[in-house]
Amino acid sequence: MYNTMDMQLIKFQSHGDERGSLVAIEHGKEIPFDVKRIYYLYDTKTDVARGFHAHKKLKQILIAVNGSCTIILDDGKERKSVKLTNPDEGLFIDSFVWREMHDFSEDCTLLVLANSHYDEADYIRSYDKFLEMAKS
Ligand code: T46
Repeated sequence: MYNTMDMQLIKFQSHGDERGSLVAIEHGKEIPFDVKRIYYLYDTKTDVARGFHAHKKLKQILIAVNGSCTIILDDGKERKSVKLTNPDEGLFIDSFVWREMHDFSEDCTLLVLANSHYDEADYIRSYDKFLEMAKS
């Protein structure tokens, strides 16, 4: 059976030379969905956590393009923690996974690629409701 907590970290090819590094993400190649929305979190606070919700349908890739942060993933059965520190790796988060973002470094910029437009109705913001829905 497909496990939503599988296949989490995607390694992107980094093209580096004496000038620095470059990562390219192309439609239909590195990402397991069509990207419909891009957003980024910046100016985050080291002692302020974010997220605390799941999505009914949305799939996303999170990339710490600068700095680092820790992502907690929870599918209602299992809880995992992943520290994002490399701009050449992306964390895939499937639908129906509770996520929390903690321990942002002062310089963190978290880039997110999403497979659909913003829709508040897609959010499950109550953990109890999430657990209830995850059971069924
Ligand atoms: C997620 C994590 C990783 C918009 O207007 N459009 C958007 O596309 C997004 C993502 C947010 N917003 C508004 C809604 C709120 O008024 O921006 C405000 C902050 O959003 P939120 O409190 O949901 O931010 P986070 O950091 O808790 O969660 C975000 C995403 O919302 C969420 O989908 O998975 O980043």
